[in-house]
Amino acid sequence: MKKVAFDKPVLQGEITVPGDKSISHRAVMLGSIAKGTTSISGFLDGEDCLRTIDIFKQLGVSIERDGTNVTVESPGMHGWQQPSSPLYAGNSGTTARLILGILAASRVTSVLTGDEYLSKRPMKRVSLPLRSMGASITGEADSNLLPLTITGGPLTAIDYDMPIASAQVKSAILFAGLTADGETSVSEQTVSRDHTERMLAQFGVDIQKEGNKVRVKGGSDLHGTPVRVPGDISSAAFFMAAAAMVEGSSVTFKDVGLNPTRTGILDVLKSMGAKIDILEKTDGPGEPYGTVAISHDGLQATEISGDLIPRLIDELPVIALLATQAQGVTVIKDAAELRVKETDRITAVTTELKKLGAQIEETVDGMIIHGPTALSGGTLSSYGDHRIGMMAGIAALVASEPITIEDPSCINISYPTFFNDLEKLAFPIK
Ligand code: SPQ
Repeated sequence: MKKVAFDKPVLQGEITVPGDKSISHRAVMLGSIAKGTTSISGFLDGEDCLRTIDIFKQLGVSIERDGTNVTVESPGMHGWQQPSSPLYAGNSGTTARLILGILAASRVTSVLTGDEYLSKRPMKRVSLPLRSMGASITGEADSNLLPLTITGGPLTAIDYDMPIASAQVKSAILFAGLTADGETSVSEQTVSRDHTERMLAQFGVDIQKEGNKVRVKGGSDLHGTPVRVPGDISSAAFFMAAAAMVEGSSVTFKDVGLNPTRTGILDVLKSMGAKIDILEKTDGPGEPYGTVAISHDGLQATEISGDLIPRLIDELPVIALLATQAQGVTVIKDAAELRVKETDRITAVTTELKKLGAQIEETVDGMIIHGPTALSGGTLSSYGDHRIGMMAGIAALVASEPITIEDPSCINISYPTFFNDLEKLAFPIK
């Protein structure tokens, strides 16, 4: 349990949020597939990314971590050793789904497991296309649920049209395509985050992009390289939304990732009325990042749907909270994917915000929120989901009474210093 309480707070100051979770995972994965040394700076030392490190250590890759600096030294994926026990992905969907593609392409046989939440999340979206490449993946419910047994071996390239927008599915197929016979292509109807494509190019892979289609040739050699991980915009989003929500607030975010496939939160905050200034922007190599200042300047309702959804999918819980404080009716649709995250985030967000008095309705693929509504305090469940736990912490900024968060430790998955940063930016604390 964690009690969070403020007395009419404002948020002021500057913050550098921890490294991007999606990019940290991929840096360790590609550093382990590649031959040679990969030095990673700005690595996220959250629990999900540590699970990814542990798995590659079990496969015989040497990985040394000194805080946010990580050095990966690998013999290349064909030099990996047979793991002596199951590979545990913990709570991390990214670890499990991306590693399925990598293990299918390797020469080892392994069993992949996860915690109680991950064991309920669908894996068929990845295992089916991988099986059509010739991968051997077996497990319960037609290889939909962990634990799964993967026997790496020769693969054949495919052209895959993705039925859902998912960077995890796209990445798993591209990773498998690295060793497949022929050229693998993945087409998306709506563009999802493109960190894998950018990083493959950094590791020397000839990866081609044409509209919404990405192609990779089998047999590419990857070479270790330095990777700089920018701050995670999905972590910053909690304080970005808070700065937009609380009157008198103004916060500057330094070294935050500004990849256009992830910046939907900035578009939404702007459309809701927040003042946003990009003070500095660097375009790579690899990932764009920069300094962004966000201030409260009124708050109106908005509609969020279509192509915007994959660009802010993980931000929707805190955006729903923000909408409770905006003038008018906010509609979120085309977001059914929220139902298969760490928890069903549509049900979790509506249930918990209703406990505070919010006027919020659940729809099949989103939420409808009427605002502004005064929020009370109370005890909120995190459902073991870091993004729901952090949404509850941010709600305390506008709630009239303290908020107690059940099972707050799940926040360590992506943002171990969340409560310190909240107390640093927002004052006075009750
Ligand atoms: O790793 P996990 O648990 O799936 O992480 C989440 C999150 O909120 O941190 C989703 F629950 O982010 C996913 C994101 O929703 C991370 C991700 C990636 O790194 O490729 C892609 C998105 O998932 P998907 O299913 O749309 O590909």
